[in-house]
Amino acid sequence: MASVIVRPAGWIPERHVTPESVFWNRRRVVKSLGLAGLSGLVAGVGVGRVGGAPAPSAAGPYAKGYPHARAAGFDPGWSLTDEAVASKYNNFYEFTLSKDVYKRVAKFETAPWKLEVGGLVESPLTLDAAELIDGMALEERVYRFRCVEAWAMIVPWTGFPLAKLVERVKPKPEARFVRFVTAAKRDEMPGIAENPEYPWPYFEGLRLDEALHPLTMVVTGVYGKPLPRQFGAPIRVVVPWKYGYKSPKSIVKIEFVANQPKTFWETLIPREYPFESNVDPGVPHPRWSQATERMIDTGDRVKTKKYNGYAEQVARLYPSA
Ligand SMILES: Nc1nc2c(c(=O)[nH]1)N[C@H]1C(S)=C(S)[C@@H](COP(=O)(O)O)O[C@H]1N2
Ligand SMILES: [Mo]
Repeated sequence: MASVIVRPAGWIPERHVTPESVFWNRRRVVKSLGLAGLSGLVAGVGVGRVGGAPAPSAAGPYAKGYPHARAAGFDPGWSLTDEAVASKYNNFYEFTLSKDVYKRVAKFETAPWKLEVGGLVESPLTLDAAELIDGMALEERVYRFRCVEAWAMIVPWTGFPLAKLVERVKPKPEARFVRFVTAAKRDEMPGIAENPEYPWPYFEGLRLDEALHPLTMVVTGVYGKPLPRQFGAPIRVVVPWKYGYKSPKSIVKIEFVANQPKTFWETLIPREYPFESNVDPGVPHPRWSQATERMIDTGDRVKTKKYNGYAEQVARLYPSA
């Protein structure tokens, strides 16, 4: 923490400053050259796909029942982001500040996985992630996902509404916020030791009404399989109308609290990453525009929508916005 405080105001990790389009185009060229070479050996396999085959899933105890049926109302007919690209373009700073998280996750053990749900609740829970997941009805939902760095993807997540878990633990009336704490397994996550100035573990938070909103999802799978490690196995949260950093990965603790909790990014740079952080094309990041976003597979530039396109469902939560 001390080293964070002495950084000049506005300090930011290098990757958040790198113009993503430049970074991506360089990767794409390298990858397609690699694929061209490979296709000469393995006749035709993967030709024309950017990024090659998707990384294998962390299956094990989480593999039951896949693929789960897509939920009615969550199949909007958008074309999905290419799985191979999305699996190799992740933010997960516990492993690396660059996007090739998938190369560094081999040692990450995601089973068994102890999860605690507690704080201001009537019925706290401590259980294994597999036990929780087995007890829930899973469904697939296609969501847009928008990172604050102005890239975006369209992903079929598998999971269940966070509200279902909240019901189980019964928050007390004083509980007004939910705090998420994620894993900090130093021996398995090389980015933690490499970046000691960050306030590990990664932590996030939501208002209770945001946590209870039917779009807020506990995610346990993606692309019809249990979550690969780089996506935040075995259990994460996805809040589709907020910037991506509000969707914590590899969660170990969910805590109900009375006061607005601090978050990882807010602790680092409060002016740039405030608690609410709803997607809004009209509010530029202090150092770049949020008016458009780049689809990570096609490179297409599309206009960013308020609440990431979910205004109809969520605007009621923010009457003064
Ligand atoms: N534990 C943890 N969760 C995290 C992050 C992280 O670094 N650590 N990065 C966040 C950010 S900035 C984004 S954009 C999304 C990326 O999710 P994805 O890699 O599944 O696309 O995860 C979020 N959740
Ligand atoms: Mo992000």
